[in-house]
Amino acid sequence: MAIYCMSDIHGEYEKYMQMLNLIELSDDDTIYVLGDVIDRGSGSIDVLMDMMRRPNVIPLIGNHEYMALSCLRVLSQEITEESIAGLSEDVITGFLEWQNVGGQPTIDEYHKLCYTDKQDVIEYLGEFELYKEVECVGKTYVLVHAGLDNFAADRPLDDYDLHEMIFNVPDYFFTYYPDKYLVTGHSPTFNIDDNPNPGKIYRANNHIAIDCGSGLGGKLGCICLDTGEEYYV
Ligand SMILES: [Mn+2]
Repeated sequence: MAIYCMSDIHGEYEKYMQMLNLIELSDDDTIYVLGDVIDRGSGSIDVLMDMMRRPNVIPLIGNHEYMALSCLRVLSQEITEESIAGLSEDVITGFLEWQNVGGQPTIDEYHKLCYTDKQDVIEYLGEFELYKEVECVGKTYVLVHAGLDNFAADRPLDDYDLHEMIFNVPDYFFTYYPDKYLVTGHSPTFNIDDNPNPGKIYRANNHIAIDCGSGLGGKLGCICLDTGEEYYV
């Protein structure tokens, strides 16, 4: 019945599978994946196909999924003269931006899927939620991919829009909520100033930052909210 969080798998299918084995994930456990499942590594679609078969894996959207979704919808369309003529500058810019942040391996994988799997992947990405607030052993955790832009203590979580939650790094030296922990991925913890454990999970000021740099040569990290235990692959 444990609750786990991990983030920023970035196409590292082997690390993802090793992590599920390491934590001995059971059907009673829940694991929240805080976005950026895809891109950079070569196993993005493999991770997604596994996640979608597991009802106890709850995905949140990251900026990479957001960028991918509109592009994959275009790629899934039949190519006709009209569909090519209909490609707006925005769509083309979207593809270039996605490729710039490591989207190409995901596109390559996606092209190898059958039609049904392509539709399933798009549908699944469309189901990713923006944030979650969870209680565990008397503590409250706000789970979100990147952070809370334009933060105000009295601002309800459902008031933040997608751009405020998935693109910008939070202030790790600021305590957002005195009575809640903010759990985020998005930015590898080796980028946090004065981090005593670069590349490991960062815990200070009611932050739990869990992107340990998978897909960038770092580890995949995972934390059990019940016990506080950290796991690394
Ligand atoms: Mn991200």
